[in-house]
Amino acid sequence: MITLYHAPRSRSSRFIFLLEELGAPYEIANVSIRRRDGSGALDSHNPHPHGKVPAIRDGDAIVYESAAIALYLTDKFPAAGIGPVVGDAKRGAYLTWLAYYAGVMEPAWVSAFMNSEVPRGTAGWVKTDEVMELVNATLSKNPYILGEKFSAADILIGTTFQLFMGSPLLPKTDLLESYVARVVERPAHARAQAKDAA
Ligand SMILES: N[C@@H](CCC(=O)N[C@@H](CS)C(=O)NCC(=O)O)C(=O)O
Repeated sequence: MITLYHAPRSRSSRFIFLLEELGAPYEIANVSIRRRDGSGALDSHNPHPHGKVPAIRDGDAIVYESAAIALYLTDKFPAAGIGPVVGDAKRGAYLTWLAYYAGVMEPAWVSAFMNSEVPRGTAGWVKTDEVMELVNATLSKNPYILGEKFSAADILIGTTFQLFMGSPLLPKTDLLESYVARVVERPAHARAQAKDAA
């Protein structure tokens, strides 16, 4: 049984989506987190070292960081076929996009949000324009980030775009809108939404 440490409408929400896709046995442990508006508090029941979500517990293993959790879960529950396993031709692309999500995409948008320059040659990430060039080029060839097939990388990337699309930081385009629609129209997403705030 996997325990997902979760706070409603946060980065942990998409792991309900992932666990639903995987058909994995799981339970949700709601914890409070410190929110941007000053509400919320550190929760002593949360095993995350910084009091953030998501985190999962699987027996004695505690896993945190969204990309690591996605990889851990898709490796543990390969039958759903949404995380290319070792030996699969798409494994390299899968690892690349999970790491790119955490190491380039998230910092790129935080830089943009803070209106801060991305120092070329120093920062390990790039500006959102460069990220979107790659994303658009990728999605103009295929419906999903790894190609023809939906994967857990789409859960991270698609739900993030859903959240920010239409904001000055992520202008709407037909390509992005149809990508997000493909991701969030999945039945597992609807089930996850129902459980998110329950
Ligand atoms: N790098 C982490 C980020 C996790 C994160 O910042 N989560 C937010 C919720 S969306 C949080 O828990 N914030 C509370 C805090 O920063 O203390 C991941 O991708 O899992």
